[in-house]
Amino acid sequence: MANQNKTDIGLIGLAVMGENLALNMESKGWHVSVYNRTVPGVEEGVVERFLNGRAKGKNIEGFTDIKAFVDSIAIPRKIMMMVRAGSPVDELMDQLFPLLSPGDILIDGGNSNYEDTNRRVQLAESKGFLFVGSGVSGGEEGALNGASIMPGGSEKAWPEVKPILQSIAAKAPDGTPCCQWVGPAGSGHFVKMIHNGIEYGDMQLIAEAYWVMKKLLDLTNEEMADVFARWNEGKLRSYLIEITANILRHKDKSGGYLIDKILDAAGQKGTGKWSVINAMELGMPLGLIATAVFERSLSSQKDLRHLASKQFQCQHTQPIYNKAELVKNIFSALYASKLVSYAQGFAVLQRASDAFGWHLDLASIARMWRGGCIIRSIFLNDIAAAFEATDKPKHLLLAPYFKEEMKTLLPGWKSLVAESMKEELPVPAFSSALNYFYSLTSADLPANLVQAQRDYFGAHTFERKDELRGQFFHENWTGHGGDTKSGTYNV
Ligand code: NBP
Repeated sequence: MANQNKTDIGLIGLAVMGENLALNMESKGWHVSVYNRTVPGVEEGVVERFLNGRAKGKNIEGFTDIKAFVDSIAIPRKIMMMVRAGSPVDELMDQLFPLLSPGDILIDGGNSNYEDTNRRVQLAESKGFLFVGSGVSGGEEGALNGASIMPGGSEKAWPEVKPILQSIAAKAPDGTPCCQWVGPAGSGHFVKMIHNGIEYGDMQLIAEAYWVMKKLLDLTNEEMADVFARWNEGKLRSYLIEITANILRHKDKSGGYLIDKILDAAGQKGTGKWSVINAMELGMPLGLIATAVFERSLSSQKDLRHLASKQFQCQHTQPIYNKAELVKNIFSALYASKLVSYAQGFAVLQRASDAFGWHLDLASIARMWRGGCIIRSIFLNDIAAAFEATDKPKHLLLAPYFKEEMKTLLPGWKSLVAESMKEELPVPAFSSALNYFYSLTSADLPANLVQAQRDYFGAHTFERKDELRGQFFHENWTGHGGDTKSGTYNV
């Protein structure tokens, strides 16, 4: 047989993700080739270290020569790249193209920008190869024991890569693999990008819940951990709530709570920002994730905040709260704002699907996120069910189940936001979500005045309530302006 002794899949990039994915593949019975470039004097021995360490005695072949690596893999070759996103992927592709055979498949499992993936799919296909851009979520642990994997690109590659990718994916509680075909071009990476954006939002919301408990109720770390642990038994059950309880209880070597020693300056690697930029390009509101991204930026301006805090002393009235009631309201704010965030995120996915002709299956995406990934949570079942309903909701918050949830949560949510504002305690994501909800559920908004202003100074025109939609009018507001209209278009 031509493929005798050849390996089932090749993996490039032996940093934290690649190393663990290779071990995961091997543990599922796949014969794996691995390759890591060797930068003289910098990363010498990465492959050897892996082979002599965690891969010792396993069905893994290591290579430091890229041609020997490619030749070791059975045709059609499946080569997964787990390298830093950006130019490293293009550089690798340039090296690989001359070594591949027609029909070979490249899989980019890194956090690539979906527009790069659009381009790479076209480039690979123009050369007779197939290209899969796949989001992989779950970090180191997921890579080793089961990740959420979101593949898109050349659909012909799916039957070939499906057995391997589904075998290394996490399994949802009902046993389905958290890996399904997403759609064409860069759709897999787009979905992963929105996943990461939602992750930013979830983290900010949990941080605000923590902050209100700490600042308004004066709860200890252990008491707050108990609240999060209790929430993790109910509708908020999720990986991020679970680890928050663990983080709050964690003590460092000195015996003190580590959380109290960590500087309040959050970093970011870009996928939250990309989500917001792309939502703006698509003309879709993604305010909660934008707030989360901007709050990380503001948090990192620690010196400025310190200076400003000296000049504007916050006015706390230090009221006495009913603890049980306030904790219930924090729960309402957290759960309702989370629903808003997911509704916004899925609406962006739907708009991208329509704009790019991707035919995304939102229920399938929700199901894929139920295991392995950072935002895995129990309520993704309810989201999948809402999108699967025969009477598809126009917006997630209008699905019958979520509509009832929002009605129940609203009193506690608005009371919590109002109380926090009165106490000058920032809850930007809770309040952004609440404002979105109020705007969404307002048949009338003051945008009539915005249109009037645009027409007054720039002849940008407006539609009238007393005329059919789609007709645009211009008013000579001052009597000395002309009748010439500006072009009517939206960006
Ligand atoms: P890094 O993102 O730190 O990338 C390091 C790897 O890229 C090393 O193997 C490095 O090789 C290789 N590499 C670079 Br840098 N430039 C290269 C080039 N020009 N040619 C070939 N290889 C090159 O590793 P990671 O954290 O394992 O992440 C891998 C991908 O997965 C990234 O896109 C990341 O965004 C994504 N991701 C990461 C996580 C996570 O939790 N870390 C989660 C989900 C997705 P070298 O050893 O020779 O320098």
